[in-house]
Amino acid sequence: MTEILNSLRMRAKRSGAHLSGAERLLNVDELESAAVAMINRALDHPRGCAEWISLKIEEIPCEQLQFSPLPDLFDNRVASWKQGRDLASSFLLDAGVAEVACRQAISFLNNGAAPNGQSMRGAMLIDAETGQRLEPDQERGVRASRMDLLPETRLHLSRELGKAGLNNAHVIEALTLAAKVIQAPGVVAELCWSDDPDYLAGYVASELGGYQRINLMKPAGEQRGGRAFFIQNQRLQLDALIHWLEYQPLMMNRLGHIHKPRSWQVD
Ligand code: WAQ
Ligand code: MG
Repeated sequence: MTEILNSLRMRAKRSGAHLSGAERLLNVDELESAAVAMINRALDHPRGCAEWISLKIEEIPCEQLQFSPLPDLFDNRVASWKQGRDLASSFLLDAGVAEVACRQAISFLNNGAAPNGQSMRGAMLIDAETGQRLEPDQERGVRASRMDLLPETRLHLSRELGKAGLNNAHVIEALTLAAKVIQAPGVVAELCWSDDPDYLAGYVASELGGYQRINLMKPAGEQRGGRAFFIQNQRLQLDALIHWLEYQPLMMNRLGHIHKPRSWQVD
């Protein structure tokens, strides 16, 4: 890629609270249409129309750009959101997260992880051993940013997700975000479910386990969602991790394998 890249970031608020955010890495000639799409997304959000929108465009120094493949996607089907959360816990344990940390993270997301009981703007950072929260600002959290798919990788991904019945913006964005998060220095795994009242899916992602999509992670109509990045706290430079998540430009240039659906029996 020889052209100059730009980071385009949007965030929107409603009633003083975070409503929507998005981030892309784009050539100059792609900026206009992507910016318009972001504005429309904020104005047409399932939780209401944005009252405040901020768009930021910043040039990325080319020499900083790194490339990476996407993780494998596993399509887990459960019968209830409770079963979904149990399955998520088992994936987190497999990834090396302690049980207490799983329980804490699920409880924070369930109750609204921001101090006012709503969703946070970014992610919690959770000590994978103790469950302690480590993000400096519990309302803002930490936002993973400056990541995207190469245009041809995006096309290829849409095509392959289409075959699996999963071609939607939530999946594409979440897979791209998770690809960056699970490579961050000191991150063990990620847990996420959506804050959109009508989008009930979520996932656990880790370097070894890949992107474990779970179709049900919360009850219909629930507005609270969010993300937890589980981290190995010993000798970790928290500032360096946050800086990497926010600033290191990372472009995904290859698909992982998209696995066939797996249905989990109710015990
Ligand atoms: N960095 C950190 N945290 C973020 C970011 C980011 N860039 N973007 C969103 N969050 C946090 C924030 O707290 C949101 O409230 C929360 O995540 C949920 O964001 O396979 O739609 O955009 O079908 O609602 C996952 C399943 C969907 C996708 C996730 O997230 C699939 C989703 P949303
Ligand atoms: Mg959302």
